[in-house]
Order: sequence, then structure tokens, then C-alpha cells
Amino acid sequence: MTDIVNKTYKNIKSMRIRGALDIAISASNTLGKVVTSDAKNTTQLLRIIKRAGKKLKSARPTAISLPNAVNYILYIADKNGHLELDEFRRKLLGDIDKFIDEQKSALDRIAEIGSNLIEEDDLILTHCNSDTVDTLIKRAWDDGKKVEVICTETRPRYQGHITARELSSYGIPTTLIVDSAAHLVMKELKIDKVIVGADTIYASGDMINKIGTSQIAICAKELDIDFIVAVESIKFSPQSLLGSRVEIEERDPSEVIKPGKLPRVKILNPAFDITHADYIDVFVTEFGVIPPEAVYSLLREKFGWELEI
Ligand code: RI2
Repeated sequence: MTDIVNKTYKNIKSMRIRGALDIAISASNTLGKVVTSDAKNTTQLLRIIKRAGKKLKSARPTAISLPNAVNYILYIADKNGHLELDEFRRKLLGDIDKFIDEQKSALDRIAEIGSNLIEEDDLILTHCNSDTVDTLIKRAWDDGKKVEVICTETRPRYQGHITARELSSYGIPTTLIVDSAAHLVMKELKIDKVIVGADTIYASGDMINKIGTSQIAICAKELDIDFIVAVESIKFSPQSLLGSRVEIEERDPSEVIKPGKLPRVKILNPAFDITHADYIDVFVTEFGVIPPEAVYSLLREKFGWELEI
């Protein structure tokens, strides 16, 4: 069973599986498989599940959706630790399936709610690749809004190409720009809305997303363009209510430049940045559209279980 855990760990770490929601779902699926491992009794299985959860959480440090999903499953496992082995397995597998279904419906609900914010002929700029944003834009398109989308290429890993491919193959007029063209394009082409996904949201309403997001948010503020974040509540950080912060992932320099090409130059490769609440107009969540100031209450209401651990 450690094989499947190691495989998922490696896939998440290497970004073969990526996107804050997908890594949470993939870790949850993997824990579901771990639940079927051989074990003498519930106590032994609980130990195996906890070990797997710890390993999966360590795959990437920034998207809080990963530890949130794993912690939720470990919490349910602990709560049912008194059950006899077969019943424990049945209960946990049922709860994991339900949890995954809830995440998928959150995505659909966000698309439905977010589509109402989109107006006919909107020119939308997005950064990186967010499944949540893609789903929202496609939903608006299906609802008959003739939008156009500008995608930044998103150096160094070019996830903007994924967005561009995804939306253009859906029939949505799509343009790709280099990251550094964002301000000029936002100004000259008169972008109506910036819509991005997120990896982690703090109780303060600050949010973490792919590197480069914060400078786009600053440009949006200067140009008076709506800055919208499409995000499932699984990406909200309950620990931030107690002041905790996630680590900003620093990835390998080889993603930026071929090793040895600039031998005397240090390469920095931070994968995420923080956009302060002041630069965000609204979050579109599965519970509705909320301003950054409302994140605190939403966290207290929805993540009571997390603060109990
Ligand atoms: P969804 C991604 O991180 C991007 O930062 C993206 O905006 C965010 O996760 C949310 O993605 P990475 O895994 O959950 O590419 O909306 O580093 O797909």
C-alpha cells in the first residue's frame, strides 16, 4: 500500500498532478485506497492511514487544500476509531466518497454563481491554470455570454498554455500573452475583469496564488478593473485564524533556466505569491460571492472541525 502513497506523493511533488483542488482530490482518493489495506484491527489501520496522510501532506507546502483534505479524512478516521475493522472501513470509504463528491459539486456551484458575474462581451484576463476558473468561464460561455479571454503564459512552467488550450478548444476566443505584457494589455485592451484561482486563503482575506498574481492584482487596482477569485472553501486556511501561515514553495532552479547556463548567477524560483485583501474585490465560493472581509466568518462557520484537532 505504501506504493500507491509514494506514487501519488511523487505525482503531486513533480506537478504531474497539479492545481489546488486536484491535488486535494487525488490525496483523498489515495487515502481511500489505503483504507482497504491489510490490517489486523482498526487501531493498526488507523496508524497506517495516519502515516499515509502525513506523507501526502508533505508533497507540496503551499496549497492548503491538500492538508485540509487529508486532515478532514484523518479527523473522520479518528472519530470512528472505536468501530470494528469492517465497519470502520465501510464508514470511512463512504465518508471519503461523499467528501470528494462535495468538492466536485463545489466546483460546479462556483461556476454557476460566477457565471452571473460575467457580462456579455466581457474581456477577461486570467493567470496560470485554474480548473475552477476554466469551469466558471466555460459555464458563462454556455450561458450565452460571448466572452473573450487573455491568458498569461505563466513562467516558468507555462500553465497558461493549459488554460489557453482548454478554453480555445471549447470555442472561446483566447489570446496568449507573456507575463510582462499584463499591465499594457489590461490598459490598452480595456480588460473588464481579472479572474484567478487560489491555493490558500487566509482569514484576513489575503490570498495565495501562482507567482505573478499579486502584480496583476496591483495593476487591476490601478486601472479600476474587477479582481475576482474563484475558490472552493477547501482552500481556506482555518489555521490562519490562529495566525499560522503556509510556506511559499521554492521550486527547482532548473524550471527557470537550464542548469549551468549562467554559472555565477543565483536563480530564485518562488512558485506563489500573496495578494493582499485590499486588491481583491470578491471571492466566488460555493457558498456565494463574498468580500475579503467575510472570509473570517465563513472560516469560523465551516471549519469548526479543523480547530477541534
Ligand atoms: P484549481 C495552481 O497551482 C495555480 O496556482 C492555480 O491558480 C491554483 O493551483 C488553483 O487551481 P499549481 O498546482 O484548484 O499549478 O483552481 O502550482 O485548479
